[in-house]
Amino acid sequence: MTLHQIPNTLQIDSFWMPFTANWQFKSAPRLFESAQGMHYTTVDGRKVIDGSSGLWCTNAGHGRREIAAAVERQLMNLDFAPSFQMGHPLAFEFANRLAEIAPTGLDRIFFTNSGSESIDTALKIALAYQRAAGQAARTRLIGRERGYHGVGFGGMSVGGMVNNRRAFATHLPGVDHIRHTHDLARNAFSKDLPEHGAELADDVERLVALHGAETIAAVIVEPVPGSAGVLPPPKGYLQRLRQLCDKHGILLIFDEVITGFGRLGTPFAAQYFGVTPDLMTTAKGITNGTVPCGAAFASRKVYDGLMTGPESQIELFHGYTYSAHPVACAAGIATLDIYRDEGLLTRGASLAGYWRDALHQLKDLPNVIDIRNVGLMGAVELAPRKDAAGERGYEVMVDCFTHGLYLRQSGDALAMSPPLIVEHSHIDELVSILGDAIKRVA
Ligand code: PXG
Ligand code: PLP
Repeated sequence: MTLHQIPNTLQIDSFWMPFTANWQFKSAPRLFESAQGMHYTTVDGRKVIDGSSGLWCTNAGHGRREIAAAVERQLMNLDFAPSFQMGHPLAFEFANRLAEIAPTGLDRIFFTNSGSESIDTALKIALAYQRAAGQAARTRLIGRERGYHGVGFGGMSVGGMVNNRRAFATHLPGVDHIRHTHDLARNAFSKDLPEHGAELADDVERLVALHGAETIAAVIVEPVPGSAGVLPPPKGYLQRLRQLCDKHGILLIFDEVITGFGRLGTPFAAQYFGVTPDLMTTAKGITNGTVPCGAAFASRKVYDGLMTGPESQIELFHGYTYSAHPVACAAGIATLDIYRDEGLLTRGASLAGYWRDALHQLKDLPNVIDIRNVGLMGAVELAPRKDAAGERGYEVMVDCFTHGLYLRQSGDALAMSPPLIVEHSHIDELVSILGDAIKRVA
C-alpha cells in the first residue's frame, strides 16, 4: 500500500467528520489502525509518534492493559446503573479518588461525559449558586477572546474562537468576553510564562464598569488556552484574575479539560499556578481518553450553597443519563491507579526543562515567529502566508504525519503535548521531524 492509501473495502462517505475539512480529508485520508505506548500505527503499517496525546487525552500513553481489564470486568459485572435517585459504589469511590488529587477544597464532583458537558454543567451550577445566594441578578457569564470551551451552546457562547461561533448565530444572551493575552510583539519566544500582560486581567474591571458587578455570575478561562495554540498566561495574570473575581463576588471557573491530569507537572494547572478557582471543568485525561467521561469540580462553598433543603428537594435539576457511568468510573479508577503508581501527574515537572530547550532549538528555522512552552505543553507558530492563514500550518501538519509525527494544527501554530510517559529520545525524535517539516514546507 502506498502512503495515505486506504483499504479499498472502506467506504468513507457516511461519516461526517468533526472539526475536519471532510472533502479534503476524504480525498487523501489519514487513518490510524492501532496504538501502543507513544506510537500510533497507520493502516499502511507506518509508526507515527503521538505528539499531542491523541486529542490531549491519552496522558498515560496508549494500550494500557489495566484500563482494558477494568472495563471488561465492569461490563460483565454491572454494565449500567442509573445515577438519578439510585447509585452504585464505584461512582462514590471515583469521586473520592478525584477529590484526593483536586486543588484544595474543590472536592465536590459532578460527572459528565465530555468537556463540553462539563462546561455546561459548571456554567449552570454557577448560575444556580448565585440565585441560591440571593444574587439572582447575577446572570452574566464572562469568557475570554480565543478561549475554547467545547461546542455546546454554553461553551460556544463563552468561547472566543471566531470560526467556532460564526456560523451559529444564536448564542446565550448576556455573555461578554475579556481580552486574550496573546501578545507576540512583547512576548515572542518567551520561555515558560511570558513577562508582559498581567494587567490584561484588569479587563474584568472594564466589564464590571460596563455591566455592573451585580449582574455577573462567573468568569471562565482556560489556565493555559490549548486549542488556540498553547498560550501560557503572563506571570501574575491568573492571580490577578482571582483577586478581581473575589473583589466583585464573581465565581472563577478554570477550564482544565486540557491542562488537567498532569500536563503541567502538577495534577491540575490550579496547583501549578497556585490559584484555586471556585469551579473546575475536566474530561479527556480523566479516563486516559479511553471511555468518554468528564467532571465538574466544585468548592464546598458552591456545593453547600445549593444544599439548602428541604431534605426531599432535588438540589440541582441537572444530569446526564451517563453521569457516573459504571464503565467510565472503572476506566477512571484504573487510570488514576496508573497515574499514581507511575508518578505521571508530577512526571512532567522533571521533563519540562528538556521539553522547553528542545522546542526552542527550532527558533531560527524559516517562518518561525514564536515558540511557547509551559509544563509539557508547547507550540511553534509560523508566519501565515499572504491571504492564506493556516495553509502553511496545515502543510507542516501533513508533512509531519507523512514522516512519522502526529501533532495538532491550530491555524499556523503547531500544538503539542505528548503522553506523560514520554522519554528524552521521543522528544528528540518529535522535534527533529517537526524541524525537517518546517524546512521542507518553508
Ligand atoms: N474545554 C477545553 C479547554 C477543551 O480543550 C473542551 C472544553 C471540550 O471538550 P470535549 O470533550 O467536549 O471535546 C476542550 C476540548 C485541539 C482540540 O487539538 C482540543 C479539544 C478537542 C479536540 C481538539 O485543539 N479540546
Ligand atoms: N433526548 C431525549 C428524548 C431523552 O429522553 C434524553 C434523556 O433521557 C436526552 C435527550 C438526554 O440524553 P443524555 O441524558 O444522554 O444527555
